[in-house]
Amino acid sequence: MKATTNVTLARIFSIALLAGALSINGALATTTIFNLVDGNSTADINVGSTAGMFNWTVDGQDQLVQQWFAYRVGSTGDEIPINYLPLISAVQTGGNQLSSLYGTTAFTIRLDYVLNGQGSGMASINESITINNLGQSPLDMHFFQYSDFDILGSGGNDVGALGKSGGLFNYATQGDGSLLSPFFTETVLTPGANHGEIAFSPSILLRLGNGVPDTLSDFAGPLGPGDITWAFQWDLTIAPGSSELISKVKYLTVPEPSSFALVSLGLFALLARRRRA
Ligand SMILES: [Ca+2]
Ligand SMILES: [Ca+2]
Ligand SMILES: [Ca+2]
Repeated sequence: MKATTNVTLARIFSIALLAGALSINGALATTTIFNLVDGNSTADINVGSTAGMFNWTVDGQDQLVQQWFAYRVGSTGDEIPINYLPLISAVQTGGNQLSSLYGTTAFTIRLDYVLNGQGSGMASINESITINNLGQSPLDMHFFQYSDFDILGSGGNDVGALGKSGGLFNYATQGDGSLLSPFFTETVLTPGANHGEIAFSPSILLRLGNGVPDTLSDFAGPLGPGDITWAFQWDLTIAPGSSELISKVKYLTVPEPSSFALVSLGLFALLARRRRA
C-alpha cells in the first residue's frame, strides 16, 4: 500500500484519540499499515499501533510476531511506545522503503526502513532511527527496541543469544531448535546499545508498560528452547539542536522447505550409514 499522512491528518488522529472517538481498530487506523515488498520478501508495519512491524515473510513464510520501539525521557515514569507520540508523517517510497516521523515540540523520532529481498530464502531490513532534540536543554533519552520473532512460524523451540563489542550490545541471533545455523541475525552498526536482555515472552513486554522506569537486565543468553524475545536499550544524552543516529541491519536466512527437507534427508542418510558402520 502506498500512502501519505501529513501533519493535518496526524493532528486529527491525535484529537480523535484524545476524544476517545477512534479506537486503534477504527477506520483511520487502517491507513497506518504499510506493506513493504521486495523480491521474495514482504514486511508489514503499523505505524499507528503498538503492533509495529508485525509480519516479515521470506519466500511466503512469516517469521515475526512483533518488532517495535519505546522511549523514556529522564529517569522517572514508564517506557512509552513511540506510536503514542503524534505521527507527523509516514511516507512509503519505491515499494520497499518507509519513512515515518513522530514528535513533539521537544524532540522528533524518525524511523527509516529499507527491505531487501535477496532470493533463495534470504532477506534483510536496514533500519535507521534518528532522534532530534528540538529543545533548549540536553535530552535524556532512553530508547528501546523490542523484538519477538517466532522462527518457522512457531516460537516454542527457538533459541537465541545477544552479543557485545566494546562493552556495548551490538548483535542478536535466533535459531530454530539450536543456534548452530541461525535463521535470524541483527547487527547494530552504530552505536552499540548500553543495555540488552533476552527473556521468555512476555517478561520484557510487561516491563515496557508497567508504570515504572525499567533498565534491561543485560542477560545475553543463550536462552531456549522456548518463545524467546529480546530488547536493546540505548541511553542517550542529546545536546540541544543535535541529533543521534542509530543504524541497524537485520537478516533472515530461511532454508527453502525443499532444501531443508533434503538437508534433513541427507543427515538421516549419513546417520543411518554411521549406525551401520
Ligand atoms: Ca521455531
Ligand atoms: Ca517500565
Ligand atoms: Ca518469540
